Amino acid sequence: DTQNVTKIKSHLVIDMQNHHDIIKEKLSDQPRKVLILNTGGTISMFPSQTGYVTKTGALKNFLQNNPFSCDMDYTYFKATDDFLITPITAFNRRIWFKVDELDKLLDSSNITPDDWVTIAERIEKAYKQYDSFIILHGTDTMAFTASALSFMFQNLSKTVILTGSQVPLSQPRNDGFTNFLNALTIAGHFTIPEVLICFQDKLLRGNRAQKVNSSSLDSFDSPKFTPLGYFGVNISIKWDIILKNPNEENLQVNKKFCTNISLIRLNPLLNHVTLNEIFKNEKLKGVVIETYGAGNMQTEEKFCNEIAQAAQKGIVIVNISQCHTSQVEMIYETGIIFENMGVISGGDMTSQAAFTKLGYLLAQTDDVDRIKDEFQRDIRGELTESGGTAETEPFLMALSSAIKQQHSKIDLNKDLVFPNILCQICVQKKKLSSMKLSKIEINYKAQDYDKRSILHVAARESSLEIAELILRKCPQIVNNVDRWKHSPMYEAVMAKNNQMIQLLLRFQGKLIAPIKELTQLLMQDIVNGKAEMLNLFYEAGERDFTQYRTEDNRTVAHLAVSVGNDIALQFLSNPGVIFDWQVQDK
Ligand code: ASN
Repeated sequence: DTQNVTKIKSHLVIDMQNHHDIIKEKLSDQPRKVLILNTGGTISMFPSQTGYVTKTGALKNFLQNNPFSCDMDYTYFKATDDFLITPITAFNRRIWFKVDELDKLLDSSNITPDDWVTIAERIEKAYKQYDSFIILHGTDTMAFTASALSFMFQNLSKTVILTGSQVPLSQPRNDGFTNFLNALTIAGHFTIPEVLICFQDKLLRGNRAQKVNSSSLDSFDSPKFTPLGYFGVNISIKWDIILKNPNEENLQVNKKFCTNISLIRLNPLLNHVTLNEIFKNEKLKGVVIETYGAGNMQTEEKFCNEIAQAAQKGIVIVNISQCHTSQVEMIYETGIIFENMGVISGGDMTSQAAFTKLGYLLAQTDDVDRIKDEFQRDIRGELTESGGTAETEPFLMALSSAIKQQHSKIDLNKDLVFPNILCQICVQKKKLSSMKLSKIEINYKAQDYDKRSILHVAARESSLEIAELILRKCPQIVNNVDRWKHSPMYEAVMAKNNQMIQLLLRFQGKLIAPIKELTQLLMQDIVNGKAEMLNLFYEAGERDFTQYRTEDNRTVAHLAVSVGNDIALQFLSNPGVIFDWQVQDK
């Protein structure tokens, strides 16, 4: 019944768009075709007197003669054009696959960008005839190749999977065959428009993966991003995080890489002299710095100068964390200083992704600002963009240019819209690239009807990024007070945020509020047995604690003694604190 079939088909196609499912293939009787490209690696190696070596032609032989990968009879009668055909799979299908090989099989330690181009070209050439692609690859540099290919393939709409093994297929006990069959099962049934790594029981996004173990069979992981799927008794795929390829544009293959990139891994022995040697290289265009923890570097002056000068020269310097599972976040002074010098954040990118992305972007253009901008954007699922950046920025840019068309006396953009939007961003704890914002003209002095500035809000909401942007653009507002005579520093103290206090202090921020209120704050804390407020006031630059007295002329020490608050008394005895112990109460 043709009408019914059409109905079912359209229903299934909708389902398929949601889940990239196998239904389309079942309906069309076309077999699904997979190209296997063998590049070498342990999976296709054989023992020799000089250790494991690759052997051309052996892979096809192996797969052809293994009943689990190739149904010989069926292949003999049905296959055309050198295809091999699998037995019927658990999904009730047969997969057609063809084995292709690089002219020279490689131990992947020898891989170069030229090989990436060769691999990409083979796939590009076969792109229309095949549904999916499997690249057999050595494990040592598999994560690099997967990342590189992910950037090379623009508008990818087919599945590309890299796999390999720790023990060669030529050995009776090996992990290669399971890895191969897992990859073939994905490639033969599902459309996942990404470059993937399939290893042991995990399906990983290629540009998030890393080799984490050289002796275990479970040697790949994506420590900063959840696996896209698992191979257990069943195969489970997290469809909701698979990249979508909404635009039906044709595949575009970018084949150029800049190789003038260097890696600097921070360590306490690295000093400005060595840095200078590295940056002397005239050809250097990009540097990946593997920093400490959340993106921190040593702040010694000469060390900083070397980096600042290199960034000024136009070398793109990228900050990624040495930590396995952390990401670069500009929260410490030791990180923020470098951001101000023009060092850009690699967020939670792996170093493999950072290197290949930088190499790819540097080869596209000489426009350093564009490279920096693109680098900090998620272009192939390699980076988790910090909250809101992706949606908010284009909106702000569009709004800005729309309002610019209106000619009114007050500049709506500058005076009303953007100050308010910045406050909202602080409240919602979103992050924006300060580079983008600094291009918009904003009246940072703007105040609301309570005379509160954006800096008051940023300080109260602990929005370090925005507070820093405002302070850099308009340092003179640092001690402006609102309707209640509160300075931004007062807000930072109330938010109990030490980093904000330090930031304001760097810009000469002062703790300003009616003395009665400040006294009340301190006294309340002391009654509660704490000295937190005393400490915060001290951090905020306050030294003289004699001035805080009740109407009965009782000092903080009077109160501390009467409630038995020893830590407050200890604080007041601190040599850095100014306190007159002779004051008498009423
Ligand atoms: N050295 C090998 C390679 O990367 C390691 C492996 O594949 N397990 O080619």
